[in-house]
Amino acid sequence: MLKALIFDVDGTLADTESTHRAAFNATFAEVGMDWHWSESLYAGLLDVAGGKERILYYWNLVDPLEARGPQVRATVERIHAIKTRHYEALLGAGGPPLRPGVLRLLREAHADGLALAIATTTTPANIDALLAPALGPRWRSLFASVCDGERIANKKPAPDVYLAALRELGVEAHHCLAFEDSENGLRAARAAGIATVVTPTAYTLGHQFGGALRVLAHLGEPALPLAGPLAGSQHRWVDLAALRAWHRGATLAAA
Ligand code: XBP
Ligand code: MG
Repeated sequence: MLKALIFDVDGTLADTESTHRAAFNATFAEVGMDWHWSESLYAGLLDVAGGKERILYYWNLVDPLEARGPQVRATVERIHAIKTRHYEALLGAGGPPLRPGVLRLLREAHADGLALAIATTTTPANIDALLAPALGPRWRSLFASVCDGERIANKKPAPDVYLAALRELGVEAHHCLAFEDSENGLRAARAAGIATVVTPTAYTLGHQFGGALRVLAHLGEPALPLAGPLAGSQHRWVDLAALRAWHRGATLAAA
């Protein structure tokens, strides 16, 4: 029986990585670093989950000697705090909308008594900066659990954040579905034993999604139906009936 839906944030609830990229570049300019992450470079850097880890990874690429300096960790923390400020400011000025079908599905699921959770690599500040404008200031009451990147030791593709969500929900993995946009995210959810629906973005279209329950352009809306028919659904958008049918199929296949 399907009891809970667990959502990734960046790329899944909203297509936010271009805004993250702009925040990183604004930060590098503010602190006087001659770094600039192009779209194509950033697409590759997204293989490294976590903004702090991404900064350190890139630093090791461009200046491995300096990247081993004694102050590097403190500098990365300082840079990332500035980046988070820029990201919040960019979202405050009007960030990307929730992706098609996300708000509809959150509302449907919550009304139907399914538990909702978030399992993300990003920070609590970034989650609030995205969801408060989209879902209102009381957005947190919609979710039974919000597990973010600051609460876990190992970020995606490690399963830590999904295992934390399962613990907090008090639900077993086989009673849940996860929603992700990236290969790292899919691997994390699958490693936690959770069947996963993937809705890639332009940044992650080329990723490998083997083991996904479904790979869809987005979750669809009546006003923005998916191009083709959806197995298990009489509609061309993902609703609870489709999710329950897919979840039943996944459960039977695992038996
Ligand atoms: C995607 C990430 C995050 C963001 C940047 O998170 O890997 O690191 O790219 O946010 P999700 P931070 O798991 O939601 O897809 O700079 O706060 O890490
Ligand atoms: Mg993501």
